[in-house]
Amino acid sequence: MRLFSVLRAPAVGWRERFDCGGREVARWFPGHMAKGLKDMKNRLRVVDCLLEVHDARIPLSGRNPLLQQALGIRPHLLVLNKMDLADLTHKSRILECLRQQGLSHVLFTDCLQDENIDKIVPLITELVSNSQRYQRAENIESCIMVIGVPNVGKSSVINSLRRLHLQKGKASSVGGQPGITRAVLTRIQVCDRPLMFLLDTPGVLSPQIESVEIGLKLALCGAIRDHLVGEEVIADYLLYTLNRQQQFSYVERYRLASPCDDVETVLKSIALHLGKTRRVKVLTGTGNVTVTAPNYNGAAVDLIHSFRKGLLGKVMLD
Ligand SMILES: Nc1nc2c(ncn2[C@@H]2O[C@H](COP(=O)(O)OP(=O)(O)OP(=O)(O)O)[C@@H](O)[C@H]2O)c(=O)[nH]1
Ligand SMILES: [Mg+2]
Repeated sequence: MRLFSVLRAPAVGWRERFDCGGREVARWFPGHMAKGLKDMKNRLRVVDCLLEVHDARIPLSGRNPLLQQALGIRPHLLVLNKMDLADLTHKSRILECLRQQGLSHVLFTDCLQDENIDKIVPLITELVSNSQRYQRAENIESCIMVIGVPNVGKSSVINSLRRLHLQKGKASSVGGQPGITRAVLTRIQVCDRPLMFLLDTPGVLSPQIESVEIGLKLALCGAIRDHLVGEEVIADYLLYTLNRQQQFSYVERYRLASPCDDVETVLKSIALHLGKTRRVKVLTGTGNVTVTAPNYNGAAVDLIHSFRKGLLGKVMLD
């Protein structure tokens, strides 16, 4: 889905398509995720509602359809987290697209500022009380399974809820890398009244990521480990996105002369600006000489991290 290109006039002079160069998505899929999904299915018996967390910068792509297929017999709330990093100019259009896909319960959240976190428990309570609750109608407490692809903030949502409703500290580990939560954990209480428990789960990617471009969006959001895709490829996709959206804050941040669509040129300038260089041996006709070369990978990592911290402005990747 290309929400951005449908809604905005194309930026003139920048790449109109990203050349995926024959890359394969299958290579990026970590096999161990099938186990996570199996464990989740086994716990479904005690679950009243699914709380799916996804990245607000890719609201229309990259969700794992298997999670819905395997677990989707429960009521479902979609939380689009990291709204602080997303350009939500066309929020109502996004909500409309999701409604057309049958997703009518959607919240945008920011776990760092606890924004909209207070809306989660009332909405879940309503969804659960309007549902059949299967064989659990006699239970006064509700149990919610938190699902989603890696690194979207599933554990952070649980911690925010606990902070807000119970004034308690972190119960689930959080981290900037995908794969922080490794197994389906024990129930974590997030609220007293109503009594509500959440089950944290490991992030599970779809084994069939629809396209290389969707894979790159997931990688940019940190759902796939950087080295599996390649830092310089991710940086190139980021540059392509920033230029198309005329989001040129990277120029000032790295003191570049002007915006540029060529990743090699940009990474070279960033490396020189940051002093990220390395010594490499070059074979010449008269013997080996050691020269100083820009560290392209180091520059790419810095660019990607700046983006993930929100230092390059808000974007919409769909
Ligand atoms: N900017 C921003 N960062 C967030 C937000 N929520 C979580 N994060 C950060 O995103 C990263 C991943 O958060 P986690 O809660 O570990 O994500 P997860 O989905 O549980 O990840 P896995 O367990 O690896 O699947 C951490 O660095 C968090 O601090 C948010 O709303 N905004
Ligand atoms: Mg986690």
